[in-house]
Amino acid sequence: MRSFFVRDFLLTVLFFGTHILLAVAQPELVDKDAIPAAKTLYGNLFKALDKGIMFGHQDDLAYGVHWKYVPGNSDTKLVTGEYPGMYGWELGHIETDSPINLDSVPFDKMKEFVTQGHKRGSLISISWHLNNPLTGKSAWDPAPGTVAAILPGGSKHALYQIWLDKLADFLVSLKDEKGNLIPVIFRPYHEGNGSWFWWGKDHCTPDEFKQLWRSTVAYLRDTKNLHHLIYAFNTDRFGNREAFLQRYPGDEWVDVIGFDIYQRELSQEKYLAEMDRMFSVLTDIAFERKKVPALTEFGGNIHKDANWWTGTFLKALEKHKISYVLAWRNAGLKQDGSMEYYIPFPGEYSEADFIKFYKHPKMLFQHKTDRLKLYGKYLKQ
Ligand code: BMA
Repeated sequence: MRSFFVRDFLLTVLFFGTHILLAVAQPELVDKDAIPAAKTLYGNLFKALDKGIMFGHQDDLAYGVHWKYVPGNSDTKLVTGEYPGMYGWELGHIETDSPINLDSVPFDKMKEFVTQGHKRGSLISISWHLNNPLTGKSAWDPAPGTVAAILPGGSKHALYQIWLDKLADFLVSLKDEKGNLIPVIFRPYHEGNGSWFWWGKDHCTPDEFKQLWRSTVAYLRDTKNLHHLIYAFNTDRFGNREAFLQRYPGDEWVDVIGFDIYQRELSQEKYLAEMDRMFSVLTDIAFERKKVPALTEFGGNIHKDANWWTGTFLKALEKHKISYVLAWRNAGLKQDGSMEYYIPFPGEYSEADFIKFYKHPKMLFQHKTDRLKLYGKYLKQ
């Protein structure tokens, strides 16, 4: 009898002990009812931090500097022979019932690209430069009072909910070939510490911004019942920890944290110093609060510096644990006559150095990302 008690006691300790350990080890998503695939992906993103940095590219499969909608094409692949390890897509204009987004990518094609990227085991992140709901103009129209107008009780709240319904319809259509939902990182209201978007710093208070974020997440999760989203909050370049956290909606509302940076006028020295400082702040916050740290958008001066990838960018990344880096789009020649691209294409100035960067053990393009099995069972520690 006595030995029975001892055995039961030991089994109980073993049982609860394992569960307590798991509870401690497994980071929690904003959405406690997230589909298992999203929970698995999120857990794996933490474990993958020890394996390297996924390389991402916005609109990679849709167009490059010298091509548009060529099946299977990708500037990343044209240069390195491999696709990226993550993909960024953009939903601006989904709210207007337009069949194409603000950068002319047809939403139907985007769905196919998301399915293809997911099938290759890569990560998917989605941003939303939604129009200004108060004026109907673009995301860059900073009409005063827009955020206040779409919060509950505001004159455009009902319209904003209709926009969220349209967004939700699209997000819920992202499925793999078997019809299962594809978990995606959703990154709305980015760069809110700048003032170029209507949700930016000079156009709403920190409290209004947080309310906007929380009510948007709550609507998608609790009213629309979307359970495949991982929520990313990111600033632009920021001064210090307080500045980063000024509009942070709270730990229970955010899964991934990051910042966006375009080198532009920054010298190499200044850029490296800035990156080191911001990555240190970002990763400290991420590890304290159990969030995934990422470089949510970047663009370097690759047209001026042939060795930018290994001579500057890799140096900035080497010391830090970052989940992924997302290069912005290779738009090519735009209607206003300007050229926009952030990764090389065949013949581009920094092409050879990008190949070296791609070969670096820390950088995860398609094959190394696929080997992580992000959507499969939890990676072994
Ligand atoms: C900007 C530029 C624009 C684009 C916008 C949204 O950085 O690339 O051309 O419309 O992002 O994708």
